[in-house]
Amino acid sequence: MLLQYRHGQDAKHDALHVLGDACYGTPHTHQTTLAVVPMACLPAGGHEYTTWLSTAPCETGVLEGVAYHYTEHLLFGAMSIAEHDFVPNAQASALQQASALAYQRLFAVMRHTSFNQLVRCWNYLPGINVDGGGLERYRQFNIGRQDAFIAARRDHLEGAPAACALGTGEGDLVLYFMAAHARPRPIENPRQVSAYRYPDRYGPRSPTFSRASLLELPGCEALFISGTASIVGHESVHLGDVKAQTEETLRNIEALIAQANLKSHVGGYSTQALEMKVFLRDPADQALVASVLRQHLGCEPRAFYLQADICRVELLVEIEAVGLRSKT
Ligand code: 3EB
Repeated sequence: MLLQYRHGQDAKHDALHVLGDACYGTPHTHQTTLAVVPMACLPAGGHEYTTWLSTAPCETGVLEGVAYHYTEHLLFGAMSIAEHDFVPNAQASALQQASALAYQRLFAVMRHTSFNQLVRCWNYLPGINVDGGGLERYRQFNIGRQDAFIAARRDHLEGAPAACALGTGEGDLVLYFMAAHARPRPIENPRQVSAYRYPDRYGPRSPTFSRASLLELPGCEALFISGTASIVGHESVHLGDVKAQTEETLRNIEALIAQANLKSHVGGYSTQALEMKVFLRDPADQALVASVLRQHLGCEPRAFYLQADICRVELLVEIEAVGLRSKT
């Protein structure tokens, strides 16, 4: 099976099957999309689709509000959860409960379909930096997410999936994910403390993700680079300087590429060939960040830009990426 990843206005393909897709912005009303993420595309607005295509046909299903597509080797699932359906109590805020439930449902789909390995999670929550009654909402999300991993006896330290967590302006909690039969190889960044080992000044529970994951499939290998920002060790660096933050982020991505090439059976990953999503806190930074990327790569980046809040208030930019290598 061959896996392809595209982004653009409409990435449908005659000869390939859609394993999964997500629309950033407002989708065409005539198009059914598994995940819709309410985020502004930069610089011009509109929408952008990301689409995972497969040479193998897909089966589909729905379980507990999670819609999913799968081939023999890979599953793509998506859900959205309304936080206002939850009643905060002394133990947990509504967002913490919604986050835990989202992951319980994700794990239910994995059990139901026997796709036992979680590879990559995309998390979108409204008001990520907002104080939710004494605790920042991102930190509440981290509690719910980690609780669900522990309750389901899933690896929440080494072996956690690659992930990103970004803030939207409004709407529901949106989560989409990929799972596989084969166990992905987790990759950490030697320049950074593993996120699952962050000290508790970043919140009562650490975020549950690996810096990247490497998945072998028949005929190809996929590298999922998690949301990556200007963090060295566990500290945010270059406060207030979006250019320096972008350069530091790119050094972190280079370090992950180097680790991936060491761990890969195929090798040959390069930053130039990555498909990137770039999240900017301030839309006004788009042109500058694009020029830093172009300068660093020495070519036109394969990237698109979105306005989003990043999970630490001082971070101005975050980049995630996908690399695909054919085995032949
Ligand atoms: C960081 O390195 C920046 O909570 O799933 C990046 C990727 C970040 C994933 C997550 C958070 C997450 O800590 C933030």
